[in-house]
Amino acid sequence: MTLAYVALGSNMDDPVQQVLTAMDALAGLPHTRLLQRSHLYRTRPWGYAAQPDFINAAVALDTRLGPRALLDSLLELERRAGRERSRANGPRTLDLDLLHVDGVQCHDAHLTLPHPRMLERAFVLLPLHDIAPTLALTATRTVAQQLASLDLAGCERIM
Ligand code: PH2
Ligand code: MG
Ligand code: MG
Repeated sequence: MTLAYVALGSNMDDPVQQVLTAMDALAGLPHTRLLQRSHLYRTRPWGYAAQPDFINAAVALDTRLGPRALLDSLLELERRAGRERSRANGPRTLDLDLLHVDGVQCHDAHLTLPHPRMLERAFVLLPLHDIAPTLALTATRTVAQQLASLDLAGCERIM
């Protein structure tokens, strides 16, 4: 079994419910146990401002699925939530990003691990901090240390 961290985000069609439903769906994946759920946060949109606030969260999974199979499962859950890919960083019913898989580094056309853009994103690291504050993001920085360098304005815990 391997520990994996997944970020959840939604800003369409009842985002809180989208995230809670997705957490349950992740708990129900084959060969997978959901170990921890973060709090839920309302966060200001990053990257493309003219869209509703997001709800963001993170979970820890213990899984026998390999990284590619896990990624495929995440994409399938996004698809089931009605995800349409209209524009980069635009509104979405459900975004499930694979952040980290213990012991795995991966750079291919479909998957990059650890997730290359999480270091700068409070909406990712704030929920991840709830469940993995001591996780090493780089050779020298834990989630807690990296989060301390970010601006948390626009992030509010709601659940
Ligand atoms: N996801 C994005 C782009 N911008 N902003 C917030 N606050 N939360 C997100 O999850 C998010 C975003 C692309 O995946
Ligand atoms: Mg994504
Ligand atoms: Mg994303």
